[in-house]
Amino acid sequence: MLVDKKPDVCVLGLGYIGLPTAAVIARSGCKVLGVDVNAGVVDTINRGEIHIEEVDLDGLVQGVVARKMLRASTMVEPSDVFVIAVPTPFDKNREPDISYVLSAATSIAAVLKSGDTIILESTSPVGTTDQVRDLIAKLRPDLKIPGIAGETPDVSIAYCPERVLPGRILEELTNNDRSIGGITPRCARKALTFYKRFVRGECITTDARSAEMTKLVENAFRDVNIAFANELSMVADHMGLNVWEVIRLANRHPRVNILQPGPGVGGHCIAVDPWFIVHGAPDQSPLIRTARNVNDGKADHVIAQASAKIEAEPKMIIGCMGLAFKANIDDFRESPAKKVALELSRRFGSRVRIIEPYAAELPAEFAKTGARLIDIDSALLDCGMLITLVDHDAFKAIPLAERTNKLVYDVRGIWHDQPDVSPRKHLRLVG
Ligand code: SAJ
Repeated sequence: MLVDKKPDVCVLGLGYIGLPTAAVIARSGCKVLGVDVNAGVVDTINRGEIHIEEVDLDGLVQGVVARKMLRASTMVEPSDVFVIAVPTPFDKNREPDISYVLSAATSIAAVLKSGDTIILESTSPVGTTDQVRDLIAKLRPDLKIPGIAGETPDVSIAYCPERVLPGRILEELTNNDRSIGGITPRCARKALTFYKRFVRGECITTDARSAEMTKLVENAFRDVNIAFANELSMVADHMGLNVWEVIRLANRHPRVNILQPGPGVGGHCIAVDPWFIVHGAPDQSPLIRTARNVNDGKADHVIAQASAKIEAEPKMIIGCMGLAFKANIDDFRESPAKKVALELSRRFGSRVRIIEPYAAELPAEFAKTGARLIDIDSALLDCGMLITLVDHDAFKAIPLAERTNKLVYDVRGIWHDQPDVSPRKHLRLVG
């Protein structure tokens, strides 16, 4: 039973992780200030609205803003707990850029007081929490800093990565287990007390560096396993085999669970985080580096295969099914499906139709290609060839009878009921 006072919380960064996190903390009864450098985002949230799409987030934000539990600002204010949820991209050399984290820490240092807790949630290279600690120590020599001061420190600093899945963020924020890494065990215990307020999953304490590595390892694990599936699909193409049949059968083994091939790996996490490990230990991570290259190269393989099939059918209208980086979301950022569709649009222009139920209009890059956005019904009427790039439920639900007589390049393997009469060419013609 927690009997201490509910802390005032400041969440820095109001993106896909920061905003839902701020809203969930506010729902638990803490007063939350959300801080973002973008004044437009701040205004939107203060109106009780949201600037990102996520299931049930609109109602939650509207409620906590109306009850004055959440407000937004461009300026950090004194608080009891500071949660950093800013982006950590990589630069053009694939080196991690933690400048947003350090800039957030600098703004916190200006208002930090004895008793406060700083928690870094952004996915970060190993050692970043130590760098935050060192920066705070430099900027605030008046405070006793954990791991530096011999005596009881004035503030606590910890690393606690999010591990939520877009589309299920609110549920997973509450129910997933969390790893909480303190600069010292005392820091971890302070952060644990905070997370227990709104996390129902188990919270496990460790040291900051292990928690940082844990987050990177989770996404690298998935990347390596998707790379295995993508490599298999290219091997199967070469051998004239149906990869979906091979995976389906292999997965009947009690200890085999091969993931699904596709046009590559999209989003901002799995395609980025493994590079942080490679950067930290380049000579020790050939498998992780190769997996990244396999997944990045898969889109080019799909473009080459699709182009050959399209060139073989010069009169056919081509339907590219999906732009999103994964199923049932409207996020097209870093999407291999979009990369493939865009390149095919550039090559085959007015013969290309894009089918994306989650888009109201085509992204700007498609402007001069001649490609058009159409709905599923029009595609089933107009297109002679369908290329499945995203496994949206709306695509999976198209019955076989409506796909008969279509040439299909099923990059996502969503139509297993369609007999594969020409696996070598990866085209299926039924009818
Ligand atoms: N993908 C495949 N085949 C598969 C599974 C996924 O091609 O069998 C592709 C998807 O289509 C997508 C990409 O991989 O393009 C990533 O999708 P995802 O659903 O695997 O993961 P994300 O990026 O939405 O979220 C991941 C999650 N990490 C893990 O599952 C280990 C999530 O829990 C993390 O919180 C998130 O990254 C993050 O923020 O780091």
